[in-house]
Amino acid sequence: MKRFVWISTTLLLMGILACTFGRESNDAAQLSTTNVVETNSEVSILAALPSSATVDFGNPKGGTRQARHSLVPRTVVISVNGSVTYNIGGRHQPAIYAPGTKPNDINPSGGLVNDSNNRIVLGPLQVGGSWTTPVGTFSVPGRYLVICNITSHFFDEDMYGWVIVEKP
Ligand SMILES: [Cu+2]
Repeated sequence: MKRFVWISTTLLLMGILACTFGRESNDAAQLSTTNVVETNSEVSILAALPSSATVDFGNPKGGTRQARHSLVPRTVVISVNGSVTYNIGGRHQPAIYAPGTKPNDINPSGGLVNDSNNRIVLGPLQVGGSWTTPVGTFSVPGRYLVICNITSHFFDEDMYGWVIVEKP
């Protein structure tokens, strides 16, 4: 009887040990699977950096005056040497300034802003239609300020946005 109890206890202990080790190796397997997934998602984020973006530059159907003079989305992210297409809703004129330029740095010269200091490119003044930034606009990484060159839109309605340019 004593021998039976000893054998039973030994078997029970072996069972507990087997379960414990089994669980540890399962945890290790799950951990490495998680790492692989995280690595893959980092890769896919880098690969997903687009070379172009589209922005609604003003929206005549906006419910408020500010909504009619806004950039949607206000910020886009593209790769170096990419481009942005602005769908012009209403009468507007996009102007793009070098990275580091802030809205407070812009000085108007009348009904049109026309501040050429640090300006990289000035799009056409147009009603409707679309305009795509020319080659060379976003040749270096950084955060580019994009404003509407119509003074009242920029100063009264905060009509500006950003293009963040990153290395792919
Ligand atoms: Cu405008």
